[in-house]
Amino acid sequence: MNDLIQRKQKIIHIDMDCFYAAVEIRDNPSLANRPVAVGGAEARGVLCTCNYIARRYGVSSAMSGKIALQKCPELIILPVNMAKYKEVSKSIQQIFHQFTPLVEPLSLDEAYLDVTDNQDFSNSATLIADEIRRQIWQKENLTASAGVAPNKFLAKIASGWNKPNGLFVIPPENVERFVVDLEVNKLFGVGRVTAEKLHKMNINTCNDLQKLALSDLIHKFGKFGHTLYLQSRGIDNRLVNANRVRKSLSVETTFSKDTANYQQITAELDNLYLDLVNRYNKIASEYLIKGQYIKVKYKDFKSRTAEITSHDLNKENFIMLLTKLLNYSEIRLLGLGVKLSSNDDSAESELLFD
Ligand code: TTP
Ligand code: MG
Repeated sequence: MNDLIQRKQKIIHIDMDCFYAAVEIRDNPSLANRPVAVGGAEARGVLCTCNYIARRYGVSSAMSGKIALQKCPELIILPVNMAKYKEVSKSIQQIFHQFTPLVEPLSLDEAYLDVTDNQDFSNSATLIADEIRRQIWQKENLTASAGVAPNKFLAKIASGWNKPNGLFVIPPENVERFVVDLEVNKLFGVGRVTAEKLHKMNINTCNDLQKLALSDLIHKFGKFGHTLYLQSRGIDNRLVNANRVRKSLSVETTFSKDTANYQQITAELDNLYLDLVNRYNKIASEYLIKGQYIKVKYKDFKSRTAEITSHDLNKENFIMLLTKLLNYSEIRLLGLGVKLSSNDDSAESELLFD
């Protein structure tokens, strides 16, 4: 299909509110009006998440417990109870599947649903999203936020628009108006590095982005330039993938100028490493690490990767792999990744041998 035309679809993105913290507060209501976080309280421990009261103090996911307590001395930090969150996750997945078989979970608390062909509620995705939120509340006593839009990237933005316990709808006829003022760092695939690069080019909103020719964007961002071109116009033709199993997770950056400077490259490795840790933390309960790899693209566009077996995310491994790939030629791109295996694989094989 012509990818400049949005395929006709109705997508709902559901995201539970402050998920781990909300489950803990539900199970101990005396915590309801206090700042609560879940994660490591020890000196080097990192928070998984916190409730919205704690967020007012500047506490956030991936922050060290120590810094969080400096910002909010009354913060209650509870240990992680993954088995419980997984159970709730299963239960909300069951609700999703009542409305469509096309459910793509992104993490324990988040999923895309394609309800294009659901005839319930006069085929209104908005009413379906409301009903899903109602059922989650009724069954689990937890709030979820939902976004409804003609595609995945807009639905995901929409679910965050009225968080917590909110619903936001971007009907097809509002897409053009909605994206004009949308900040580029909200776009799918635009992380810290790309956002900085765009800001340096004086591009802050999709409106700014729309002024660039496709050829310019491809020149500056490679293949991703095409995605940027489409997203800035509110178009995203990715399908909801109900059978998705992650095999790997990676982050990468293209240097604004090719470089052979070791310090510059390792500084970027540090940044990418932090990004990767954050991304992995969100899915850590579902996937185990079985290897780490690094990718380098040289000035002449040739790529090489180096890999090591590993069961955790270890920065020294990446630095060691980097030294294997660096020669004296300049590089244009650096990527870090982990190879994953599903956490349930072992459980399944145990069952098979029972
Ligand atoms: P999120 O949906 O990103 O966050 P949240 O549900 O806590 O809050 P929000 O209301 O903004 O959606 O992540 C879901 C869960 O994943 C979160 O409750 C805890 C876990 N998580 C981590 O363990 N580490 C992280 O860095 C992040 C972002 C999340
Ligand atoms: Mg959430």
